[in-house]
Amino acid sequence: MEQSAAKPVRLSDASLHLAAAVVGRPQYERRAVTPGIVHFGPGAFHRAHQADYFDRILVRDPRFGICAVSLRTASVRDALLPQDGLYTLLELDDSVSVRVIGAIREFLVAAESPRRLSARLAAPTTRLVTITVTEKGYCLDGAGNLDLDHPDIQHDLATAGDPRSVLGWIVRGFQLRRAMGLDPYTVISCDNLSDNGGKLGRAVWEFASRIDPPLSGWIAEHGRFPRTVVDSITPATDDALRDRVAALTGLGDAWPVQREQFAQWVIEETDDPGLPDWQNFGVTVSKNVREFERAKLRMLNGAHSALAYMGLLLGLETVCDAVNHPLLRMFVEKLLAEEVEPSLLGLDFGQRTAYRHAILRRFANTTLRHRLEQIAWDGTKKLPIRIFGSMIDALDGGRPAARLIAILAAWMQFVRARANAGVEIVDPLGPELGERGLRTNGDGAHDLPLFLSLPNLFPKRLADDSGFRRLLVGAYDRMTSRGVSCALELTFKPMDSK
Ligand code: CS2
Repeated sequence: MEQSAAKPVRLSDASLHLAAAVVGRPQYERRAVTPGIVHFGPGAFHRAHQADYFDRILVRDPRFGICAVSLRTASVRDALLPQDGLYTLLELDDSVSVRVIGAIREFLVAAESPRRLSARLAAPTTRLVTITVTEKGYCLDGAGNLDLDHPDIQHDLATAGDPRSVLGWIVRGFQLRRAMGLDPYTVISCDNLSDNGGKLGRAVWEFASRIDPPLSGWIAEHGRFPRTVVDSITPATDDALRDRVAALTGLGDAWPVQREQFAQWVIEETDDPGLPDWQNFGVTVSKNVREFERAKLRMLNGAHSALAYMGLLLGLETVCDAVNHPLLRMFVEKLLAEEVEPSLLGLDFGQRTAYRHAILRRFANTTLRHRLEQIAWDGTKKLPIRIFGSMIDALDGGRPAARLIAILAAWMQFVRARANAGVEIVDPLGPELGERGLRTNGDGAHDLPLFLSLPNLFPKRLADDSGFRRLLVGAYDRMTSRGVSCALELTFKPMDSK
């Protein structure tokens, strides 16, 4: 009988010494670390990006360990608690680096342990609350304000019970700290939103003002919500990665993470004296985060969404496949150079060109299987952040926007195709998209109103613009009648862009 391959020893504090010599290890005494950070949303991106920075900061300052909080699901806790919070980070690029990260020292599931979470938020040792809950986790409406119709917000405002939203927990922690005479923690958004810190701060203040007006005044005076930019391409974990990590390290890891070698974290300068000296560990502290943010969200993330919807419609699977597709490659290069970069007034021509080339080089990373499917999720939250701003700037400036509009048409075709195939559309408006997708018939004049009437999606500036609607109907109809490839070819020809 064939011997099944012996399962490797599971990664833990006790087994870490068994890891292969090539494996990097925490260079600090883990038992001396205090969880000075409460982080909401310990998904792959947090563990590959922020936790990696803090794993290096802990060598100098043991106050910045992480208490990782999931609002409802216990999967990360259940996977990593048996590993003493340890997990493997694989950096895949021209070279491969493998390190075990030890920065997470505690796991909580808010719905299971509200008291422990309240105590952690109120602890004098807690200095930071950081969040990676993706665009939909902020409970904001289409204008970026607190969505008072969101079921979690309605619950949290209506009951004195335990919050369901991350905003509710941030305010709960502020309430406890103010009552105890403690300073507030600084709250850091680590998600791809424009003005992420500003939107988060305004939503927290609005939430607090509805349940405890004096608290909202205290937050306005003492709260800090720095704006940030986070960047590192981090494909979701799969069994192939687990197998690769086991082969590289000799240890079993239930939930390793992978990312490209490139990582960037820009954090707005604040007057909080209690922050780590993270600028000595690769973090850029800046008074002007806005230009970093616009470039990243509009260029990198805008190009990602273009490749995702068009690549999937062409039957491609990964970002690397898509950026190596000749038509898509040319489309993205012209999209960025002619329709996105002109709106980045804070960067000169050389900087924009260099950034574009760097992005395309990163996308072509053959060692990362970054699935287009993952990027296609949550389009109703991502597209407004990634392409609407560029589109409105182009239309207001009388500049071409045909390629930007083609991305939107491709997303509509993606929704239509998924609905007709009976495949779930992963999106906060998934059910609505599925239902409307089934009512489409491929004719833009008929189908566009189905999308324009989606809640919290199209701003009036676009929805009321007959020129925009005409261009979008035209791009959509060309995709219906001639497929994505033909539509892509057309965006290279001079065309009516008014
Ligand atoms: C991607 C981002 O999944 C997506 O929507 O566009 O996660 C992207 O990989 C990161 O923003 C890169 O920093």
